[in-house]
Amino acid sequence: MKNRPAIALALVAVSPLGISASAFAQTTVTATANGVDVKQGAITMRVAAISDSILRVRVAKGGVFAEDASWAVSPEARAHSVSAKSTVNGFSTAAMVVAIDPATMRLTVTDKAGKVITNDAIEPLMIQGKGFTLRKSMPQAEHYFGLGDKTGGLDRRGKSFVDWNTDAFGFSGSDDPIYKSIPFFIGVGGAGGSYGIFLDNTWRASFDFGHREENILSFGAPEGPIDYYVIAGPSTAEVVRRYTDLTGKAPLQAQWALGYQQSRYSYMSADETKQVAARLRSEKIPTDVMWLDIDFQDRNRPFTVNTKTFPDLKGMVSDLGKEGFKVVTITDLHVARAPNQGYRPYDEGMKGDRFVHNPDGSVYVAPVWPGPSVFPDFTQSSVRDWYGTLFQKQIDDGVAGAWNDMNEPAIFETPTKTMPLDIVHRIDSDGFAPRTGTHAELHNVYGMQNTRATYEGLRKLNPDERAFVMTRASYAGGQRYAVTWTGDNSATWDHLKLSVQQIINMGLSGFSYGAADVSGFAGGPSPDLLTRWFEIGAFYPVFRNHSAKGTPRVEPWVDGPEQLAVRRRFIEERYKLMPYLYGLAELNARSGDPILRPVFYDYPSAITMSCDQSMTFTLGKSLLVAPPPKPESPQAYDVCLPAGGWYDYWTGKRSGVAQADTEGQIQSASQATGGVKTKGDIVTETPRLDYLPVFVRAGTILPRQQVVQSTSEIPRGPLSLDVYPGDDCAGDLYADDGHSMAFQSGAFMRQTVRCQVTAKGVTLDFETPQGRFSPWWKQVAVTVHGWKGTNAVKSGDRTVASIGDANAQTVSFTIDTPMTATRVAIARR
Ligand code: NBV
Repeated sequence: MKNRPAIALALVAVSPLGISASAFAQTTVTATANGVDVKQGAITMRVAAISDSILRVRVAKGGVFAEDASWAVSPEARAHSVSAKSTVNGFSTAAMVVAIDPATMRLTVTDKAGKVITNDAIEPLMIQGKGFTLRKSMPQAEHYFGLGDKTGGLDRRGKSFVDWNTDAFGFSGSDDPIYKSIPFFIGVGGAGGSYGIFLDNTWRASFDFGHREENILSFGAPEGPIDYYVIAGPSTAEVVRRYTDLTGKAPLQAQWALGYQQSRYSYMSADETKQVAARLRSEKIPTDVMWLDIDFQDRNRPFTVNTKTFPDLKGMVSDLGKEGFKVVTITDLHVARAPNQGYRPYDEGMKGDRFVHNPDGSVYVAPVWPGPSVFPDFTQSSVRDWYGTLFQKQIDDGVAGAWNDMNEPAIFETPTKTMPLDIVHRIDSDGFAPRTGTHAELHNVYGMQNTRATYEGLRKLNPDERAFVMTRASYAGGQRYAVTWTGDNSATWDHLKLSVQQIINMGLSGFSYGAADVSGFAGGPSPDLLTRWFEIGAFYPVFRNHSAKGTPRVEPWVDGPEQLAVRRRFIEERYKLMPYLYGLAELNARSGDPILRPVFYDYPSAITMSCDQSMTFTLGKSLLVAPPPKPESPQAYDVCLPAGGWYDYWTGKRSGVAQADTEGQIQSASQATGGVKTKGDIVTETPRLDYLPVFVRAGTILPRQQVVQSTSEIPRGPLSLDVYPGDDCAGDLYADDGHSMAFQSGAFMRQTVRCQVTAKGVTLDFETPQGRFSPWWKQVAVTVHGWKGTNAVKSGDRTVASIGDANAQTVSFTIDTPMTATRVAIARR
């Protein structure tokens, strides 16, 4: 091992009763109600089961634990506890066995069958002055994901990363650190299944996945608490759900946040904004949001408006609102140092001593967009509350959401691009005793606390509406306050690819609403790159076109009608999928399941599949989107479809090997292969610019709607339900008013629909809807795919007219939305 000037924990022998025998240091192990305390000299390691599948590990240096506080984990989650059963060298819960090796002090966590979930390496804890490094072993088969929007590809194995929120304009595919610090990763593919590790430390933490030392996974920080969580799966989904139990779920966004969003740095005037909006409508490009970047403000001062170029913001917002557009405006966190000018944020902030200080107690002033600026001390609860009130005018003007940019925080004219490390913050919440803290400690949570102030302010000012905030910087748990995007990417094919990988890893890190600027902020895309980016962006959780000042325009129409037609078709497809997408958002709010996922999230065997899956993702469990892994190349490529059977989304027909038999029987995937599940199919795709391969899992019931020009429009006709028979066949229909908080008190509708392949055909079971909301659809138009032969449909005892299409292999019919449990039987006559 290279250069490790550190004290390793001594090797000890521990008896179960806490009497220790050690070669050179005394170790005691004491059982606690929910785990053990292991003490050796001045060091105590406390391992506590906060649930059957989550351990919290804290280490006290010098005999004293750091205060039990966290920006990420709520007090309730931290206080959670399950009783542990003492064992010879540790304890067990209903799901895990925790052992501390008496000879080496290494912590091993196994499942109940003895399969290793995670275990420490030799010399598991290195203390280096105020810093520490934790070391764990790294099985060959394991791959690592998470850590937020870091670059470096999908898999973190073999790489190392630093957590330090950084304004990274024009970042490359290997730059690190960039905007966010989410010190949480997931190990996938090991013996005991997937597990997560969350290091709750806000300092400049680092993570090394076998880069420095082969097969050693290490992480640590230069200061701050040794406080981490081990989250058992065994599935990746269970890990993510549990991680979001700890750090919070992203709240359900308004439906318009899932629509197409048009931005530019900057639309310079109300006229320009309205012209772009009008063109979007005249070109029939469905759009929900227009964004205003910094130039809408007076001299770049947050909470102001340039009244020369935007003479009537309220009027503009109202006019756009009539056309179905929402307006989101940028609010950077810095405050212009503008004394005696009637600038409320500065005057009130100074009066209340609400800005961060230099070590000598003076207010810290540094240049950003408005020139010399001061910086709210967001780590103080009273400052957050005050800051939230500043959004009153925007709410009065009808602005629908806030964009918190530059909140790493970015500072101009300094090589570090941020505040000096000795800037003084004051903290007083989240379990922290009132005290000061340096920027070195609080840098990585500063942006998150900026979004918290914004989010909570918007919620208070407009309590009946959901609050939309988008942020560039954040920390673990920041998903409770804001959606996020990957910052200043570039208009290159590499960045298109990177965007998918970043959004996947953000989703696994709790940030389910990920976005990347379509089609790259810096530079200018070729027409083909822009089109491809629209196609793929149409499946991002948040879909926003944005570009930098001085770059070519990238609105959908810029390259002429042919390219526009393709781009429009994909935007429209997103709107067709809105009922499914919105259902995923709602599921995410309850479960933490990301909207956009890696294939292995729902199909664990995908982790070892042979195809290049660096660009493949799923949208929910049901849709698999497979862009070319080399997006710039015309070369054919293979798509590995997980076992169970898939349909082609565009044609509705079975993909891969034909799995319907010759007599026209629809079969479940397992029936089709004689009861043995296939290993999955490989489909070869040849890239075409106007086409993106999308597959639907056999067993899906997919809700869709007619195209609308914005989510404020009520879709025409019935809800369409496409049934793709297969195993575990079900779908959820979800609706609410799309924007208010009323869903939390029962104003929603959720209806589960199941399907079953029978000897005669297919049955469809609608369960009684839950909730008291009446959705926009009164009827459902069902299409059953993979159908061959004649058809007869009955809903309860009533015969329903149906149409078979031998060519498309479908049978279709429409029924009134069942309001009580109803069985629909689709059979061959
Ligand atoms: O506010 C201007 C830009 C914004 O358009 C972009 O999305 C942010 O990431 N902002 C950065 C400021 C700096 C741009 C060079």
